[in-house]
Amino acid sequence: MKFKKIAALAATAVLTIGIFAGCGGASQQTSSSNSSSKKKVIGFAQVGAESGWRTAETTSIKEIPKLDPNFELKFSDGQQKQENQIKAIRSFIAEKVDIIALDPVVETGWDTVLREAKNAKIPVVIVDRNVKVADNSLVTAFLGSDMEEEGKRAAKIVIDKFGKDAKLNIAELQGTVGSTAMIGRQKGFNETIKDCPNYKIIKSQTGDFTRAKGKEVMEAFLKSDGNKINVLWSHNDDMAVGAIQAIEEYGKKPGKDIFIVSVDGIKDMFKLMADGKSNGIVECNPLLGPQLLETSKQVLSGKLKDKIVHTKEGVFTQDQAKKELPNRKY
Ligand code: GYE
Repeated sequence: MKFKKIAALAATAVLTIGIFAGCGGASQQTSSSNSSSKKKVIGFAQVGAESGWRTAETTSIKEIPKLDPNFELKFSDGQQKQENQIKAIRSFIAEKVDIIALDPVVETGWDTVLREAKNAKIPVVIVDRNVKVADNSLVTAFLGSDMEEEGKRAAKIVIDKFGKDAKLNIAELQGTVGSTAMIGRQKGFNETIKDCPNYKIIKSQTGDFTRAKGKEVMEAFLKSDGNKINVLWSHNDDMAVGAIQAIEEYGKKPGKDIFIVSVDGIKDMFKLMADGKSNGIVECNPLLGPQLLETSKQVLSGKLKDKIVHTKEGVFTQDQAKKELPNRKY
């Protein structure tokens, strides 16, 4: 057991990108008819409510008007569907909000609607997951975690436990296909285990970041290869919570017979880890409300510069779970 205790690793959440072409500096305007005495309106197009992480992010962002009464928040739940999010953005444009905040379910397919926002002179701040657009001026700012780094950290937990030369069969529960969280975490993990010649990913399927699908997919993994799997690598906690149930129902001991690593750091996962049923958590901070508020203020005052915002995120192993549990805020 030579877990490294690495609480509070500095992580990066990147806040980037430029100012709208033609909208820079103090002269920046939005199309809103709000006078400066009126509240500034942020329209937030959320992914859905698929996980504990997501619920915590929603709560944090909905607190913006409490943090600053000069701001109002319009909220839309996309129910994990891009088409719903696109509709929400179009409504926000029609309502002439001051800022559109988008947490995109997937990375591609946003060019048209973001151009509509730009034409309406409404700045767009991308939150959490990122977008891939041909024209970067469609995005005013991005704030979120470094998902690739999270995948690397997850792999390091496994390597710290077993060593590079171990022979391991890994089952992977992927997040929503095409999302930054899934793409980045998978890439970071796979790149890190390249140095481990006998680590094999023998199962890999999406559980769409939900408990129910995580359980269902893990059941299928166990049915076909139950006796081979040594490690479960889950792109989020909720799928791992579902998988732990599946492992127990199958008659194996999660955290002992199968070593488990996941990303997020929700309380439920910490509880399971404190009970010995999981082995490692890579933290991903969902409490993005204050950062979104700060970025929105900068954008509206025309003072946004290219920036990197560091969010404190940690890595936790089983021996730290009990001690950390009371500190968890989500
Ligand atoms: O890890 C997962 C959620 O985009 C970082 O989405 C987010 C991920 C998070 O459903 O639980």
